[in-house]
Amino acid sequence: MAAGARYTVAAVARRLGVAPATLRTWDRRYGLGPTEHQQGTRRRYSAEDLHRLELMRRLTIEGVAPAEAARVAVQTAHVPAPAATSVPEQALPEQAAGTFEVPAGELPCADRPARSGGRVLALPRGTPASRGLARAAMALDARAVAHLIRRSLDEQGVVPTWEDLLRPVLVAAGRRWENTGEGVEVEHLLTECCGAALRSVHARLPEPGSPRPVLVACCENEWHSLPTHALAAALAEAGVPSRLLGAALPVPALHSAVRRLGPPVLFLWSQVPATATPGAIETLPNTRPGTLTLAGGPGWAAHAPLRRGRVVSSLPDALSLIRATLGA
Ligand code: B12
Repeated sequence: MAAGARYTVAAVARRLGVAPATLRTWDRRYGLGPTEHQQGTRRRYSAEDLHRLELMRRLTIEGVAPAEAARVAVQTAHVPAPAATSVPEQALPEQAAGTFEVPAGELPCADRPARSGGRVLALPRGTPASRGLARAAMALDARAVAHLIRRSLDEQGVVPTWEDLLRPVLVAAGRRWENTGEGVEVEHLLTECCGAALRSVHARLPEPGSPRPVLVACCENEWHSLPTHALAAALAEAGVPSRLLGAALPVPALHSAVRRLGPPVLFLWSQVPATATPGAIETLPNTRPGTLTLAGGPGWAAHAPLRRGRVVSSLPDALSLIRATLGA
């Protein structure tokens, strides 16, 4: 978008990945509208207006409350829009400080059609960070989503990132789909970004030369695989090697992997009841030394307690049971 040019509400909304109604609200509530509104003409934003709005959007994605973000954005009025804008650190509240740069012309959602309304994920007990992640996900801003997840993994570690950031946003996205039938694209974007970030933790930490890694897999027909990535990343962070066999592992393949690897622990994820089959565990081959089987996920709820193996209730629960079993 060139300096001197004028943009419609629809064009700016597309560019920012927000609904046109959101722009009107920002204008009404915070005075973040077109600064040179000519009588009798349609509302047009200047490059400088756009720069302020981009700052507003980046700050809210960083978790700054909208009123505070607007105050900062309004204060930056009359600053010429730079080619690549970074948020001035002194302008940020403490929790939002840090590097966060989005080149002005490269917002991934720039060419996507904006849809009116419903661009908010409900996070009743959300933190600034989870609200920011939800905003970025709803705007389909993969770059910001990836940045926020990576930063949390680096600063907080895997378990707090899963429990306090990723899980609340995933649950909210799922609830929105349940209520409206919308937002599968948001779930896919979150899945891509969460999976990539968690996999990079799993890959980054050197694997000690243990011949018996923990085996982590999803039940047959189970395509919800993110929790297995979270577990593998958390294990890697704790120095525990694992083999991750991903989504929808057929039962014969699971049995073959157990036979071949003889894992000290097998973790089997089931998100939905239809995929939890205790028979797959009961018919596992015997290994020497033995394999402890842990079943995780809401799908197993109806089958607890298991005849063979234990049902775990959370990521920290799974992690501490595995570490205790390995004496790690
Ligand atoms: C991302 C997602 C997808 C992605 C999955 C991509 C992937 N590779 O994982 C895609 C888009 C593919 C998908 C598809 C579908 N999905 Co889906 N999906 C989700 C979503 C948003 C997150 C899934 C997730 O990672 N959950 C993990 C955490 C966030 O969920 P949780 O249940 O709170 O988990 C806690 C406990 O399980 C516990 N826990 C216990 N033990 C352990 C052990 C470990 C190690 C961990 C980490 C945690 C843990 O702690 C967890 C929190 O940490 C959920 C929403 C939700 N609430 O889960 C819907 C959800 C699971 N999906 C749902 C549905 C219906 C579907 C589809 C059938 C939709 C459709 N019509 O196509 C398909 C089915 C696909 C299939 N055949 O398996 C429903 C399931 C309803 C039900 N109970 O049966 C949900 C709940 C959405 C909803 N609110 O209705 N989905």
